[in-house]
Amino acid sequence: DIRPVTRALLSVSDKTGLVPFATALVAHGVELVSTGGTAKAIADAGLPVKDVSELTGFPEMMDGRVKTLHPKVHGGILAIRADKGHQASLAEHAIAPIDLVVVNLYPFEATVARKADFEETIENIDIGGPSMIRGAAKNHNDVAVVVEAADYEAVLAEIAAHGGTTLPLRRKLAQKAYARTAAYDAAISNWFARELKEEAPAFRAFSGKLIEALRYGENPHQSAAFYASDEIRPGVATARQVQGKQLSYNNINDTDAAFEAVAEFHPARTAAVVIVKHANPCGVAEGASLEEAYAKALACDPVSAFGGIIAVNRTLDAASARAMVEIFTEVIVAPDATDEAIAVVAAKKNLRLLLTGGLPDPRAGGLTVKTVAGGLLVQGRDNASADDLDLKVVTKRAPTDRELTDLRFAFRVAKHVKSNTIIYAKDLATVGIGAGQMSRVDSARIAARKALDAAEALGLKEPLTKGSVVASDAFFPFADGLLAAVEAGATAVIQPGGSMRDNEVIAAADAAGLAMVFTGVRHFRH
Ligand code: 93A
Repeated sequence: DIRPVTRALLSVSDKTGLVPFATALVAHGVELVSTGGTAKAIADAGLPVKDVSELTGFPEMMDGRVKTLHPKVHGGILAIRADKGHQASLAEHAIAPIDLVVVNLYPFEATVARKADFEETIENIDIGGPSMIRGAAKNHNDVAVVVEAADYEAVLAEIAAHGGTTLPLRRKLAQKAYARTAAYDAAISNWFARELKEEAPAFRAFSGKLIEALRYGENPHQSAAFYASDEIRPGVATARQVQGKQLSYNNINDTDAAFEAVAEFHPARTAAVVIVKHANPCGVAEGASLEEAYAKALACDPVSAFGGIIAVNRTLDAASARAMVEIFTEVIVAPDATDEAIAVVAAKKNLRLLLTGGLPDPRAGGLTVKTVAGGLLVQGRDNASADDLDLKVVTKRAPTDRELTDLRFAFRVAKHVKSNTIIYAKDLATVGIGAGQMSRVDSARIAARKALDAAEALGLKEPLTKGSVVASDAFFPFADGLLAAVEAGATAVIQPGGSMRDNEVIAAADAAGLAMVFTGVRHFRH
C-alpha cells in the first residue's frame, strides 16, 4: 500500500515551511505544480516548478477565483490508479496523475478576526482549495493530502523510508483534511450567522480545532480533548500557560468559570478576585488592590479555597501572588502578570499560571452548547451585566447607598453560581455562598451555615451575614427563602421578582424592615 510520489500539487496561502518542504520533495525527484503565489515562492528559491496554468491551458482568472478548478487538476487527483476506465480517461485527455496535494486555505478565520469588511471576507472564502482537499482525501487510497505545515515532516519521513506514502498515513491525513474543510465551512456559516445577527435561533455549525488531547475527562475512565472554537474571546482556550503541569479537564472547566466571573468586574473600576471550586465561586471580592481583594475572597470560605482556582481581573502583582502561593492552589489565571509576580509563582512548580492577554467582554454575544441524549441544546450566552440593571425598589424602605453597592455586587456574583443560588455579601465581598441546591431555602441556609463556619475559622464573634445583603439568582417562590435570609442577618435583598407570590414576599420583607429591589433579570445557571 505504498504509493510513490511522482507529482505534487502545492497551493498554500500560509507559506510557512514551504521552501524546505519543496526542496526535499525535489530532492526525492518529485515534480512540483503550483498556483501563482506558491509557484513564485518555490521558483524564487531556485527550484523547478510548473505553473498550474501550464497544466490547465487556462490562465488564473477572475481575480484568482478560478485557478485550479479544472479537469486536468481534479482528474489527476480523483483518478483511481487501479481502475482501467479511469486510466483510459487519463490517457485520452492527457491528464497527469497527482499523488500529493498540499493545500492550506485562504485565511478566512484570520480575515474575520481582523474585522475585515464584508466584501473582503467573502473574497477570502476559498473554493478551489477545499475542492482539491476533498478530492484528494476521497481518493486517499492513491493520493496523500496535507492541509497544514505540521504534517510536512511525516510525509517526507515516509518518502525517505519507503519511497512513498503508506495507507495508514494517507487515511490519517484524509481524516484531518475533512476535519479542516468542515471547520472551514463552519467558520463561514457562523460568520454569516453573526452578520445576520441571528444568534440563538439560527442553525450554527460547531467546529473546533484541537488544542490538545487531555489525559482524561471529568473522571479517569472518560476520554477527553480540548478544542478551540471560532469565537474570539480571551480565556482559558487562548491563554498562554507560563508554568505548571498540563491542565486537566476539570481545571479547564473551573478556570473558565473563574475567569468569566472575574471579567464581570471592569478593571478600570476595581480590582477583583474570584476563587472557584468545582465550577462554583467559593469567594469573590473587590478591593483597592488584588492583594486586598484576594484576602477578602479567601475569608469567605478558606476551607473550600484549598486546591481552588484563582482568577484576577488585573495584572497579577507580586504582593497578591505572594499571598496566593501560601495555600495550595491549582491554577491562577490573569490577563497579565508582572515579572516579579511570575517569579513568585515560579517557586511553586506545580501551580499553573495562565495569562490571557485580556478580559472577555461580559456583554458580548456568543453561544453556549450542552449535549443531551441525541441532541444539542444551544442558547445565547447570559450576557446581561449588573451594570445595566434597572433596579426597582419594591419595599417601603429603599436600600442605603452602601447596601445598593453590595446588592449589585452580590447579583453580579449570583450570575456565576449554579442555581439555586443565594449569595450573602458585605463590603464588596461574598460572605456566604449557597450553590446548586434543589430548594432555594436550602441554599439560603447553607450559605448562612458556611458564613458561621468562616466566622469561627476567623475567630469572629458573629457571622459576617449579620448586616449583609442577599442576592437570589431567581425569584423567591415563597417567603420562606427570604425569611431564612432575614434570620441570617441580611438587611437588603436583590432578586429578579416575577413570582405569583411576590406580594407575600414583599410583605415579609417589609415586616422585617428589609429593603428589596427587583432586577427583572434572572440568572439561572444549571
Ligand atoms: O479562489 S479560489 O477558490 N479558486 C481556485 O481555483 C483556487 N485554487 C487554489 N482559491 C484557490 N486556491 C487557493 O489559493 C489555495 O487553497 C491556496 O490557499 C491559495 C494559494 O494561492 P497562491 O499560490 O497564489 O498563493
